[in-house]
Amino acid sequence: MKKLCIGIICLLVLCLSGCSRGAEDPNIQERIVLGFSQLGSESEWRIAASNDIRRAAEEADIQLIFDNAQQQQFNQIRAIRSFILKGVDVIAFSPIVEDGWDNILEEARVAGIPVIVVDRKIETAQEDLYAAFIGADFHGEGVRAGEWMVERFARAEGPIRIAEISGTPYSSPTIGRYEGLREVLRDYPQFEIVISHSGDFMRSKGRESMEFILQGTPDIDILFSHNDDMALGAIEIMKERGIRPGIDIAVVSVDAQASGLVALRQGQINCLIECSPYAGDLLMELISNIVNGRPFVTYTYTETRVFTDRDDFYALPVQYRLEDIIVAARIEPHYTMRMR
Ligand code: GZL
Repeated sequence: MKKLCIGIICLLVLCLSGCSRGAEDPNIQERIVLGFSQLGSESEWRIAASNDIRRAAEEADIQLIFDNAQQQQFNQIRAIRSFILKGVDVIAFSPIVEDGWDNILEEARVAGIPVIVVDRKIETAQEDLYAAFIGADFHGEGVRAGEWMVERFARAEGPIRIAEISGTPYSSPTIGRYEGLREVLRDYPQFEIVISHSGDFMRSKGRESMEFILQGTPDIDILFSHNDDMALGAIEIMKERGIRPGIDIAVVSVDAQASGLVALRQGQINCLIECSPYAGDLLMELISNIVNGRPFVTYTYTETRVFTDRDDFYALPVQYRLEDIIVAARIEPHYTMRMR
């Protein structure tokens, strides 16, 4: 019995000494442990974002526990709870939708684990439930899409009929892009948004949405897609129906990932609003500052640029590996926009 008591006391001492970070030698910087909940792998953008998180964590020597929620909020909540139980140093996540996070974030707060919201935003009355946000200005992306339409169709007579393929319902990019577009167009009554259909940010559902749109809504002048994947799915349907994307129907999309840039070069997309997935380095720097008690920026917005079919293709950002895109893109003569 005595030996058992001594064994338990030794085990307890070992555990306690192991729990406090670097208690033995303050000069030994133990690796920061980050628990990251990714919402899924629905698009080219999401794959690029996940790859960038992995790359940046490795380069920053931060131990990454990565979970893919397969587009299910309850999987994200379950992953965050597992990170809390594991006692990670920081939790970061891309919330699939805006609402429903208060309880799990309260659990993280009680556990003393800082949380960083990445990419998409959350809606909460308690702003202290998370330490910082890194992501894009989705409303501004919708505004830029509307501004391009107004500029490109300045000489066209109305009605100019717009179809919209929107992203995941109740997600902040869908809400922002939807509202931003309408904020611009409300001052231009010649533009009519005649139909809006959700494609959930997925190429396959972009096809389905475009089929639905063409069945019930003839004479579309502009397609506004909340991301490239859905735009490319819609373009497939247009071509199957003998419609020339970028000519018969102008196409505006958000993300500006490699496949979207190829379609831009081919004249099948006329305007791309950039939404950068490359937040990995920003996130790791933020994590290091938070864990080490240094000052940090609470809201960081990634930049948004606009690329159009009239740009100099070789001026596009180099990180999209121009040589790959040029090889992938059959360099076709630019179409002139059909102006009515
Ligand atoms: C935007 C991001 C969106 C992309 C889509 O920050 O959340 O989700 O625009 C992705 O491609 O699926």
